[in-house]
Amino acid sequence: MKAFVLIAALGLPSAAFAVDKLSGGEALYQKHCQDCHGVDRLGAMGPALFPENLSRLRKNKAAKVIANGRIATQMPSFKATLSSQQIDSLVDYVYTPAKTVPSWTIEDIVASRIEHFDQSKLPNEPQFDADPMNLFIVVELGDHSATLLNGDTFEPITRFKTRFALHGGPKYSPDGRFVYFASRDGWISKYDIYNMKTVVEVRAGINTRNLAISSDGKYAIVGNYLPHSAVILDTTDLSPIKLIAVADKNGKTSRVSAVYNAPPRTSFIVALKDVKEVWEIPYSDNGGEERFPIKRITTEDFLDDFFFDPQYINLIGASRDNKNGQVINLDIGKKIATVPMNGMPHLGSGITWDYQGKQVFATPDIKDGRVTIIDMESWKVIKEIKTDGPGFFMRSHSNSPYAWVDVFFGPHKDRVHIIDKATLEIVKTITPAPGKTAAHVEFTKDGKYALLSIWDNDGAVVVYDAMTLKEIKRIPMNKPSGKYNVYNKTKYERGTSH
Ligand code: DHE
Repeated sequence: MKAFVLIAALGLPSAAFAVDKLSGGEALYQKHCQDCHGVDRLGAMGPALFPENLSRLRKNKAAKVIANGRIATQMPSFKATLSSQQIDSLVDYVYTPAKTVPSWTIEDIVASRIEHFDQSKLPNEPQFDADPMNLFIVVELGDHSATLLNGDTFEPITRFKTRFALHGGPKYSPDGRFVYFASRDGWISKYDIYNMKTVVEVRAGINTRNLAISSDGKYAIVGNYLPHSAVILDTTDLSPIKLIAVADKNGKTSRVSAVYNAPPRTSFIVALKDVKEVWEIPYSDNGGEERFPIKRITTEDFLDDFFFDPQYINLIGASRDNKNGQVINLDIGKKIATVPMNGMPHLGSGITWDYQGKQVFATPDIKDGRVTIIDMESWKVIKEIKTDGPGFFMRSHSNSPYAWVDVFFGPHKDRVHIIDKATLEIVKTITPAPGKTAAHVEFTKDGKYALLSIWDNDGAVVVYDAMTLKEIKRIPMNKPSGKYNVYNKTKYERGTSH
């Protein structure tokens, strides 16, 4: 750093400056970025800047963001202040791993808490006229907002700002009054739907995967990549109850891939990325000494993407680089079957339905154009349906004869296939907005309408009659990603993700 200051003071050309590029980046960071992105890159008003947080942004794009700013955020343009070498040097610095894994202690979590409203003073009834169980939250990634949508009239009720870069499905309280969001930067926000207000927020990690809510609505669990931790929060005020440093039985630490609620088991399930274990954490107050004890299940492989059967007895897990799925029986804590799967199934988006008297499970594939259908008794693949490209999300509803799957990647990203659940054939392929990604479907409470995102800044949510497959309405939105129906989510409807 000293070398840089000296070189800058002497006004030496940039080649000389390059000799200490990294420390130059650090100095530039402290001067221009630290106020918003935090001391030691931990994040503040702006997101944390570590390679883990930036893994979805290419270096050349990061340089463009620094030069031009980022629309719909407070990130300004630095092209008038910094030379392109200085921008490159900053990019190098933020893509350099921290010297030690950054810590985020329970004290940090407590200190981060922001109470926006005193919940006890807010009315207990919806302050709008709509069926509270047939509402949708639509996440709009384009300008980091969300829309509360009436699921009967398809009219937006309100639109509000969210934290930067939400990921994973927001989760509802069991009565549907509150919705909890997780951002990739670790912020957990509790939004009171009835009063249309964000009531409290807390930062539970530096780089977070997702959150899950217990069936009694009392607890939230948050899974983090950075630090290697899982955090249990009291949902009343988002105060932390327990911080679990994640490590296997030999002490090897691990990132958390994702956390899930398993309603019939009254427990959380924790998927671990770097160690061969899956955890079950019971949350019911059973009078035992330890609250939230960890039950470890040893696995044969690293498993980071899961699907659960509707009874939550078995989970199907796959690692991102292995072709086979493993079926693990949670009651006995052992693998009971291997499912031969090609490509890269996106198990988290899997859904189930009944087919010829059997329960089947269907998953899209994020590498190849196929949907795999698996018999959940024999764990055999009964069909692979060829699609127009790799897909990300799949959806249906118990009242609908169809399952919808997008073609998220490749030249046909603007297409969505509709599969007949009785014949396992594609019966229709739609292109709602040629050239623009069409993805993620969610049904209304009664399954009569399907809502689809045009995943673009100049995008929309398109409403279809789920029987005739005809378009009913187009609601303009800014890069809508997922949409979540209160009833389907809180009742764990089979056709939706959990
Ligand atoms: Fe997701 C859910 C993992 C990239 C949008 N994603 C999930 C879940 C997991 C997961 C484990 C289920 C958690 C939940 O809902 O609580 N996602 C991953 C990845 O590992 C991956 C491939 C790489 C990564 O960087 O995380 C990944 N996901 C993406 C995207 O690029 C998407 C398309 C855009 C974005 O927002 O980042 C994306 N993921 C989503 C959405 C859900 C989701 C919209 C919720 C789906 C639902 O319907 O419930």
